[in-house]
Amino acid sequence: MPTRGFVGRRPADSGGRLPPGQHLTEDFPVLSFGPTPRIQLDNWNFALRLGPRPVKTWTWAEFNALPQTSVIRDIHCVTTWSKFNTKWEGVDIDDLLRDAALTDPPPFLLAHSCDGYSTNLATSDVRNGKALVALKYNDMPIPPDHGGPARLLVPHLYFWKSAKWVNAIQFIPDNTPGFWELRGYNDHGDPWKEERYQGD
Ligand SMILES: Nc1nc2c(c(=O)[nH]1)N[C@H]1C(S)=C(S)[C@@H](COP(=O)(O)O)O[C@H]1N2
Ligand SMILES: [Mo]
Repeated sequence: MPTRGFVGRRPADSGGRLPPGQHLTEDFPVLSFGPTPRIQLDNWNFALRLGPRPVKTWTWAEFNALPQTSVIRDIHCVTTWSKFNTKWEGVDIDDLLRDAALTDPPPFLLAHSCDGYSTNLATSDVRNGKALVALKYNDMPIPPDHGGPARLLVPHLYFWKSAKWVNAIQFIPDNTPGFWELRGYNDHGDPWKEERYQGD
């Protein structure tokens, strides 16, 4: 048997997978601005909107009947922890757009959550396989503290862009800051460019 300290040791440079200013964590910290909401699946729905106008709404059963995509990705929190090889499954935003017959969405969006959280993204940052509305983590329903029943997953950007308890995506013509972006965090949030705060 190898000794405990030896198991899971990684090369010091983490194979170039650790963005600047980040350190690796093995656990999975919970970061929420408020309490974890209690969500009933019978009342749950997900809406795609064009500005104020609803384009399509899915119930929990309808959303689960959409094509499901599985990914393994590294995630990076602006508080400097990164976690490698996290496994998620859910609906790719490309498939969501296809199901809503929205071929040419406006260039920006706000993801909205049922705790009042929101975050802004460029539409190009969620297309072509870059983002999911995740329903599973490690082959199990996402634990409530981590955003279950459904959370956005945009792993190439800092993790505050991955809105937990997400229930709507609203496409908009202009960039409009969300919850943390209004409080000083960067509109884009690329960890490889250390886009942590407005002005970075
Ligand atoms: N709805 C909602 N989503 C949220 C947050 C939140 O407070 N509410 N916190 C964000 C922040 S700052 C981070 S770092 C990640 C943390 O996700 P985790 O708790 O699963 O690690 O969720 C993001 N999504
Ligand atoms: Mo965060």
